[in-house]
Amino acid sequence: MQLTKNFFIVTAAVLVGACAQDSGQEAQRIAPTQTQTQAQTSAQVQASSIWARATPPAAQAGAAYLQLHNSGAEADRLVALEAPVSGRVELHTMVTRDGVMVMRKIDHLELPAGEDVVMAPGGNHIMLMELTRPLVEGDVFPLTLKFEHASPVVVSVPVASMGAMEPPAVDREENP
Ligand SMILES: [Cu+2]
Repeated sequence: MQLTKNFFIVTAAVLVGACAQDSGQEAQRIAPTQTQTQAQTSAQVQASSIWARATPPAAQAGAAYLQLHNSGAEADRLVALEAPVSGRVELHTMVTRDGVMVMRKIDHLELPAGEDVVMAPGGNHIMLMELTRPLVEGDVFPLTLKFEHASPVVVSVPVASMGAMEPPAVDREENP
């Protein structure tokens, strides 16, 4: 009995250590919601480099950015987003029309297996429409990401300054 008890304690200690290390490296990654079932555990998407830009007081919309990594064995898609600061969250891409870069709504974002997909100023981004309040620098708000296969992920979005172009730590290895 004593041996079993000791083994349990060691196991618990290892698990706690692993969690602490993990959260240190990827602070914004949040555990899947409780609705996750065994059938969905093979599909996993992690979010990092999450941030949003502060908005002027009267702004109707704001932008948020993040990086997604699909660690599952099969392709997935980001298909919906929700945030309490926004009446409607859209996915946008940038296209050139008559020589001018304009935003265009897209209904999903492809997440190839094993790859990183980056949203950043000038490219794909999350558009927070119908803001319920201005996004103020230093604020943090929750954002729910919904995927075609992976379980929903809730992330915390820190708000950077209005002129910010990138999050504090930039991962450049993904941009062609
Ligand atoms: Cu947009």
